Amino acid sequence: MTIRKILKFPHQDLRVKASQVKEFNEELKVLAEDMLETMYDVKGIGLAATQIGIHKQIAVIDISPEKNEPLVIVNPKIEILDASIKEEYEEGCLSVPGFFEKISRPADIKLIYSDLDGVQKEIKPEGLLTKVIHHEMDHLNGKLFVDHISELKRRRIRNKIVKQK
Ligand code: GNR
Ligand code: NI
Repeated sequence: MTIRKILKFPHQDLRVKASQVKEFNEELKVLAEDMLETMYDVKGIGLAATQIGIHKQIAVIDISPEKNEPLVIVNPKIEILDASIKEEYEEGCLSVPGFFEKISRPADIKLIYSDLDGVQKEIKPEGLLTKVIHHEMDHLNGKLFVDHISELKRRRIRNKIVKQK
């Protein structure tokens, strides 16, 4: 297993839209293992392949306190069940280290995805899991949580991260 390097905002590769996974092979399983190891190493609760420069529709999530309930989602799709129900949550991102902003997202959703064997699954997520699913889906579409805040705030965050380096 290998810990991969996480790209930081404003890296342009974070803007690339991921392609659908077509082959559920050993390479995909190795990628998922590396992503889980990388996420646990930095104590994140989610990681999208985009963040390590791999432009495939796969993300890993683990919101459990014990860090022993990994969820691997391939080719995820969200169905918004009731668009009028939204919830705010203070989001952070491993690609935007040190910054947190309240983001409002649809809270009543269904997630359809494939597992690592290509078997289609459906879940009705609740609470924090819902937020992380939206956040990871954004990554796979080349979006970041800072795209949901004002241009002014986004530019300030970008300038601070660029200076840090
Ligand atoms: O570790 C993470 N914490 C987090 C907190 C609130 C909302 C979303 C997240 S996901 C983030 C890891 C990450 O950057 N995933 O892409
Ligand atoms: Ni993120």
